[in-house]
Amino acid sequence: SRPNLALVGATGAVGTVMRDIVSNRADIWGEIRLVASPRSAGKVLKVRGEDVVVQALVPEVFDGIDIAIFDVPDEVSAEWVPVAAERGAIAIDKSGTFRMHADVPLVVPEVNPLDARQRPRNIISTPNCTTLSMMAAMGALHAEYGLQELVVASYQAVSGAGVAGSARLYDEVEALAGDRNVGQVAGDVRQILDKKLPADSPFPAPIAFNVVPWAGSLKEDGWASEELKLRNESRKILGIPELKVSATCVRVPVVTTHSLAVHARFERPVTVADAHRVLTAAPTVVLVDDPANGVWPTPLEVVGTDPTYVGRVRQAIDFPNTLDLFVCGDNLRKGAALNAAEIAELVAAEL
Ligand code: 2RA
Repeated sequence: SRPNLALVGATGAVGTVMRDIVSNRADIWGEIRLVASPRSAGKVLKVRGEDVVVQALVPEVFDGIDIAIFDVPDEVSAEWVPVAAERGAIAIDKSGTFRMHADVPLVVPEVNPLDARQRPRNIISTPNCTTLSMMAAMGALHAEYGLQELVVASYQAVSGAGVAGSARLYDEVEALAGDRNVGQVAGDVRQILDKKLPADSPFPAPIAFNVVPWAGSLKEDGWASEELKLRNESRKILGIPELKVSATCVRVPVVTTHSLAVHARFERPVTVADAHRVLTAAPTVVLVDDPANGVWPTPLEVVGTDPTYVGRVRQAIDFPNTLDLFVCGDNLRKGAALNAAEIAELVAAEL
């Protein structure tokens, strides 16, 4: 019989994309149960064209469920993922809670699908959206040339901070619209926004007309959590514990789709032509790289699609065996819901 799937966190930014993805991919599921906080229980949402009533997150909601995908805050996952697993479901968790646990695999299906089979706790983690936005491309290049070092700058979309993140960008743009003098005097945008909008922005500075060199929470020595996730998760997914990674994560006024500027050093020599060949052959990567004709990926051309897009592939002039490239991936699709759905399909194929 077909496996039953629960989507926990069905009403959030990723949950909404998740419902769209499971409705439009090959339908392998029996029941699809929608689960959310008691506050959202009772809402009616569409999945596979049918109305489904959202159920409250209680232990019994996992009865009869084979696979449960969680997209909820870290502390909710910490409490509820083990409950689902103990009740017999295989839990696929999008939060940061279990990603680095040695007994929980961290899976990107096109890079390390076999890791999904080693799941002693019945928990599989799916990476942070920033890591995922580049992983299909970097995994393909690593397999051929042996990755040794990554230096990354991210350009992260506001929807990475959830529904509230997108709402804040739209509100700020609206508050500033029509004023052709803003952004020309230090601090002017902040002053206008302070007057017009609530102070509870998910971002530590104005995000409209700006770039903010901060994503996530403060960790030791001035690092942002997003930067450390990029490092630690890349090492685990690629299976390179010694991989050297340094990242700067930046929030930009883009609604959805994270971009990354990647400087990658390999063990073996690699030409641009080699890299183009490898990236073209990778099934979930799209190469968009014709600078003479102004062709490279941008978030606005990528949003709402599934692949990882790569362009601006160059051989670093002063660094041997090193490529510079630009990657874009929809942070709510491959960066979140799609990767979780692909892991669920991988696991369902074993059941
Ligand atoms: C962000 N990567 O973009 C985060 C979401 N987990 O804020």
